Amino acid sequence: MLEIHAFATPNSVKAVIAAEEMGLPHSLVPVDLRQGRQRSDAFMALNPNGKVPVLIDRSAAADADVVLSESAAILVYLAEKTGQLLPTDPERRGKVFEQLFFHASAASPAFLQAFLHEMRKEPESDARTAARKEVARVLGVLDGSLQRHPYVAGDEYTIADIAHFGWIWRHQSFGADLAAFPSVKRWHDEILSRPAVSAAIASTLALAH
Ligand SMILES: N[C@@H](CCC(=O)N[C@@H](CS)C(=O)NCC(=O)O)C(=O)O
Repeated sequence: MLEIHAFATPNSVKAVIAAEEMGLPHSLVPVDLRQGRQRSDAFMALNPNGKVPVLIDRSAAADADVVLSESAAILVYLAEKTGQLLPTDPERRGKVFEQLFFHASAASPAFLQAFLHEMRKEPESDARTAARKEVARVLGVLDGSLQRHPYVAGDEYTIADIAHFGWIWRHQSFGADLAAFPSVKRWHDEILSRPAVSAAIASTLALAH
């Protein structure tokens, strides 16, 4: 049984989507970010970086649980555990890692910065304009990839799609309009319609109720 320590957030939903897609039994443990629970001693013992999600796999070994943070690392762990959503041949696998690293180093930080500007409801500023431009640049890069093939890393749905989708599903929260990125919109709508994805979104959002 897997435990996913999470809240109703873009990075959390990625781990839940992966567990749903892979048919892995899991329970969600809420970490209420509104109350600062990510900084509690108990949570910091799981992830000294103080951020959700954290995965605990109690079935991995008889004597030691696997405890993992960083959503991309969790996606890779679950894919390797199940042999799903991560190709094994070097070229296709490399393309998945290319997208995972692009997500973690460029897309996720860009979306987070723009989200923080939106949250603070700041007046227009150079920083806010720059954050919006970076979001548009990143979405433009993704749109180009998605014009060339159906999924972000090629012809098949992989954990790289789950990584990007986790944030892009919340595009309104960081002020993006997918109408300007038709291939991202086509891909987003297809992934949103997957039953595993709707189930994961529902259970992740319920953490904030
Ligand atoms: N690189 C991390 C980022 C995790 C992250 O930023 N989580 C946010 C929620 S989406 C969080 O826990 N924020 C609470 C805080 O920063 O105090 C990942 O991909 O898992």
